[in-house]
Amino acid sequence: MSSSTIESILQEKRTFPPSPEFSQNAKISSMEAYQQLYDRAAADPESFWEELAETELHWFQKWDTVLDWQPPVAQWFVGGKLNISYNCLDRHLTTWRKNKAALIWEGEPGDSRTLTYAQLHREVCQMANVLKQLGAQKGDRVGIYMPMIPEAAIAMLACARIGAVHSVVFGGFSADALRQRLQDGEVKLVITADGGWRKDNIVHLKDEVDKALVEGVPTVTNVLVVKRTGQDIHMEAGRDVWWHELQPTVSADCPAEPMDSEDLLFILYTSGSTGKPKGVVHTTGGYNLYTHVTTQWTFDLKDTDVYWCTADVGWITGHSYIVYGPLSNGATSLMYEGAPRPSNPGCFWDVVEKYGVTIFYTAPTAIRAFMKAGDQLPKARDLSSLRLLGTVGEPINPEAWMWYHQVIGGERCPIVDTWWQTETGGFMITPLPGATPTKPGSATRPFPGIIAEVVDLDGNPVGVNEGGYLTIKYPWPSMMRTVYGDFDRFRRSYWEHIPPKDGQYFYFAGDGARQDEDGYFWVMGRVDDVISVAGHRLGTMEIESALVSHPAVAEAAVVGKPDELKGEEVVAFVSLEGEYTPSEELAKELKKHVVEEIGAIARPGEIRFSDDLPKTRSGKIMRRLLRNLAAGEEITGDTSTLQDRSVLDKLRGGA
Ligand code: 7RM
Repeated sequence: MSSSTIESILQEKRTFPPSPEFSQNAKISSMEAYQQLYDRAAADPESFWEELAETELHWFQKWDTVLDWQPPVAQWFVGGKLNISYNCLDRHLTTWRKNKAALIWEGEPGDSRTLTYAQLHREVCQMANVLKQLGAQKGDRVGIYMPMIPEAAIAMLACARIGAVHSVVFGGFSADALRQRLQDGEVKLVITADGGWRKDNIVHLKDEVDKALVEGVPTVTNVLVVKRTGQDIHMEAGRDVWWHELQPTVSADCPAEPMDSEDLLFILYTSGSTGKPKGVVHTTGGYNLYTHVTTQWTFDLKDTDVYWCTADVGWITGHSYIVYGPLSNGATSLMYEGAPRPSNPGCFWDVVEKYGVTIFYTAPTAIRAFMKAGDQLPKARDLSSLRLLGTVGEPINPEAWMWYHQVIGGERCPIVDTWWQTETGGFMITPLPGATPTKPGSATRPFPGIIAEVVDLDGNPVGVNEGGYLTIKYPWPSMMRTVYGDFDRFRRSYWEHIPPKDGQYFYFAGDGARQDEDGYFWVMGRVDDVISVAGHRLGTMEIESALVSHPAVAEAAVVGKPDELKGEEVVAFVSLEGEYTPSEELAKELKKHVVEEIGAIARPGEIRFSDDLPKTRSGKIMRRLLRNLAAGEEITGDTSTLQDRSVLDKLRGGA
């Protein structure tokens, strides 16, 4: 084992094949069928994607070249013209889907709305016309800072319709974070709401926009405001306009602008551990095709499905798998404004029951929170409509996977554990539910057309079950094209970590992984988080999984703390299940448990109990901050993406 790779210490052996009933009805119904698709795509990716582009999407004009690959720059369907809003809306209007529910929306206070494809098309056209009236033109950037209401999706589709580039900023970000992103994108218009509902409180979105703009974003000329909560807000004369006042004054007809396949569709900011957030750029044709096909195959979409992805539209998951992928397929996509909250911790299961949700897609952090809240909540609801479950965002520990499988899925629903990133636009490694036998904690096999490989720092493949760097070796349609305004940063961040070798480029965006004897991928976490104990490089995921498999542990985050002898020592931050309390004995027991599960090498030197762990607003544990705490240092680097600042104070105080 070379020092540049990562050791794998936990082995999970359980396997769950799809049921015969599920496979029989699935579009891709066996591993042979998957393998055939995979082999065909690997042998000739261009004809594979070309055929799908021809059959699955509407084009105003056909492309001249399928792929122009000048590493690290890929252009897909060069010369082709299309509009993703047309593919998501107009083309369904000439079919029976015209009156099918496109969006089902449930507000946190219990209000709800359903928009058919015809109704959604109408509203999108109206908003597009309003944007035009406010001076937005093709190529202009439009900021979207919204709660989870239908108008968030409408705003995105309206931008796409006229060729404006949207930059959605998650509604939970502060005025500072918003300003930084609006400035970087030289945004011309902002679409927002007076406020939104989140965990029994009103979020003051418009106030934050005002604060962001008062410090000056000179490029912003207008703010379009959707009335959601009805709270009092300031409307700046000459700048701010109400959507409900303009909507009735414009035409409900707005032809979709034919866009070049490589025209920018959107910018979405992602924060690394250092430096300012990166504006990840996605373009039109490749993104539309890839999110369309991955939604259809990975969720085995049927016209009868009620599909619910619990992400926020402020994240890539919301872009690709609430809005564009599902609507391009003519699916029914459910949007929920709320989050589990003290007044209704079981609200997700209420929504599943109320709408007969068939496909449910959420994050491990949410699953662990559901586990902690107790089985009685899901058990009090009828979840029998569910037929497929999904997870995304972090490695899922086998314990949480099993709970999801048993308590939510009733042991009948396959689970698709989808590994991908803001940068990849769509699923890279994922089961196909009618085909792939799943293993708890593994994202299984690459999607057809994706050439993934685990390599060492020199780009050499590592052995079976050996940990290394997860790379993609061939371009795919929805890959990011650049960092907005900083091509050099794009090259440095993703293409130089593993240097190109004999003309082979390696896309690397930061995760460690191993591949088992069946070719399954096991993502071990971010390599920035790797802990080095006495020369052994350990991923965080496996030690955390071992901790969470103890009945007392709800959630765990492990980090390395500098140690003179061993290089680093494992420090575990642990939150407990309700009925347990912190004690010396429990700490000892947990250390022993880790040793039993994976060996002495992973034995935590220290266990710190905490009610909460610091997380990003999309629910990922921020181990960087815990590293600072474990080492007794000041917190360094950006903390603006932190979900709840008080968690840090509690951790400091409680240490
Ligand atoms: C979709 C999204 C990307 C990072 C990625 C991983 C981690 C996401 C999984 C996962 C293990 C998964 N985009 N990650 N999904 N790790 N298994 N199924 O989350 O840009 O916000 O984050 O998230 O580290 O690099 S993202």
